[in-house]
Amino acid sequence: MAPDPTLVAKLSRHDQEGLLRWWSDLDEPARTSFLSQVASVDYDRLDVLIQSLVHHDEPTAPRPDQVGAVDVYRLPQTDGERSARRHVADLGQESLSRGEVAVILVAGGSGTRLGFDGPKGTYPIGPVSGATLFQIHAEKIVAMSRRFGRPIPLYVMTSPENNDVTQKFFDDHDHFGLKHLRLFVQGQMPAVDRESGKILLSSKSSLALSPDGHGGTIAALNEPASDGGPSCFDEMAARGVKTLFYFQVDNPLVKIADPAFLGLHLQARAEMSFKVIEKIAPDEKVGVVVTIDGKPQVIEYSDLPAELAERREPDGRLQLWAGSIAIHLFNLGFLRRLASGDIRLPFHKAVKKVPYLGDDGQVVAPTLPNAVKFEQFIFDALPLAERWTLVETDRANEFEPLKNATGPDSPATVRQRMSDNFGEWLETAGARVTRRSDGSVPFGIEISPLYALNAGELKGKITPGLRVESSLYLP
Ligand code: UD2
Repeated sequence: MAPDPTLVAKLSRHDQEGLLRWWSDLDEPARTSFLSQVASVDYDRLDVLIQSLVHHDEPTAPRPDQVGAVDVYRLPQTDGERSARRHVADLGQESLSRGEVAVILVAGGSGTRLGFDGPKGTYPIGPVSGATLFQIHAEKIVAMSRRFGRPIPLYVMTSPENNDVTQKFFDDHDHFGLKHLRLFVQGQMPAVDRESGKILLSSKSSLALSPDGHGGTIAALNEPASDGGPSCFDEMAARGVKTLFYFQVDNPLVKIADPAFLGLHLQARAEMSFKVIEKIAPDEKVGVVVTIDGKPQVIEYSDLPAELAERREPDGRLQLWAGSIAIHLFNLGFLRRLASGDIRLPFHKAVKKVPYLGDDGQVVAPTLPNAVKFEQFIFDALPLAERWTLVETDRANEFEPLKNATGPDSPATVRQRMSDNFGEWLETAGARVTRRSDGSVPFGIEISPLYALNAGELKGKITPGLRVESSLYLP
């Protein structure tokens, strides 16, 4: 079989005809699967990206004078503010009770920095039980569903590489008691040579593809199911879902479907909302929410010029302090509009080491970054929203991500933070917990979300005066 002449002409128009150079070495099944891969690439879009991000490397950073701070609902400080926050949480609770909320968990990343062999969600992070990230997240959703008397559906975004193993993991654990779980697979983009812009091959019959970033969530939710069934969006709409709670797999502290956050989002009739924390250092690895020419936008940490990162208020605090921890709420209609409209999220480039097929037909493992990958970021939806809310949360209680094998954001720091926080819940509920002189807890403490979702729920479940002097797990 010869390749389709229209496709050959298209490749040559886009300067990518080299993709077919091993054609005569391939057997028929390999040719068929390779052709469908090659034909699925949007070459017009790729050309634009190669021109702007590979050949010209257009600067992405705004001019410093365009950038300013954003308005954020700060943490409540007074009794009045706390009571107003409780009041607005009623709106969120009512919406949960009406079954209008679905949860999106993005877990398509490759987790390279953690160096763990398997999807990051299957990492055993519980400080005592060794519960995995997926278990902890799923049990929070089960507990919230029970609390509000309506099942909260969970949609997990995977990548083509980790979808099957993720599905098997959930199946092997009976979906951790979730009433509605659906995995959906994100799209991929070809990696290109950083000098020539040519698409790289990973073998004679496959392109070097990589996940298209968590911005790919929007398109992936809009895709029909692999068996031709309804897209996730259609399914959500049929269930009466109006708001999506979005979060990343790596943060076991996340307060899933937090009613107060939901309430603020609903009260403002926002299309997109963010939870933010006060950055502790200018170079902290979180995107920062700012205004650019008056419009809210996120600048990723790697794109934030030092001059801006270090700008301070007269009292010494960082001016651009609102660090995004990738916890969002979306109005379903807004995301559907983005999925079907002409305006697309921009692509960002990542220069990485990508193994590729060399001229001699052998795979080369580069020692230096040789390739450009293209990724969309979900937070780029913010400037496209007509209304939004930004809500500050408390870092210690809601953000400790698992990113690295050692050092900051590693299993050791995450488990310590979990134990410290659970220790605090126990103290609030009337227990006495042994602590080191620096205030940290010297052993593992863990409370399953099915036992209690917060200190308030723990009250009444433990004996007042309980002494916690060694490792404790409340399942
Ligand atoms: C992300 C944010 C950063 C900050 C930080 C908080 C970006 C670009 N930066 O940094 O601003 O909020 O998190 O922890 O997001 N994922 C997919 N598909 C992909 C790529 C990623 O599902 O193609 C998922 C991944 O599984 C993970 C999440 O997105 O759950 C974040 O990915 P990351 O670890 O690469 O992001 P990071 O730490 O650079």
